[in-house]
Amino acid sequence: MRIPALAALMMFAAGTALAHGYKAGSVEIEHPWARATAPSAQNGAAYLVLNGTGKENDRLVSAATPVAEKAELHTHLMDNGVMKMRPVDAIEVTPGSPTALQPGGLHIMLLGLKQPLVKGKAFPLTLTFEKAGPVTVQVDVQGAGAAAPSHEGMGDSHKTH
Ligand SMILES: [Cu+2]
Repeated sequence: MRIPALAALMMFAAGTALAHGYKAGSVEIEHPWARATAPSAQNGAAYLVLNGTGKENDRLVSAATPVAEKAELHTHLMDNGVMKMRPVDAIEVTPGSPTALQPGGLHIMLLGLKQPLVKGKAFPLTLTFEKAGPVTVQVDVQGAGAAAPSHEGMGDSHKTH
């Protein structure tokens, strides 16, 4: 009878048993989510909040998911008055200063979706941190109209690089 309790404890220690919050080393990952995509959509994006709880900075250096060919770390910037996306090498995790990945800002770009992201479903996303290593989180898919601006126009900006 002790084994299930121990297993639960180990899961908790690994950070997978928190209520939609995850932990890798000293990095907390809060509320991963994505917008639902149209059946024909080729790309999507995932958002979450990174929170450093240790003394040292860490960096998110890569991401991967089985639902897309490729996941890239992106940011948005203004280029001649047009909002465009650019890949970034890493996303900093600074203790005491949460980094929000959100629509219109930093995000994890899902390129070449193998299936639409369906509202109410979730998919796994593996985040790799420079120091904390990899952690797999479940990304909740929310309605297509959830929060802020969409990724319209991203197809164009992706073609340019
Ligand atoms: Cu992007």
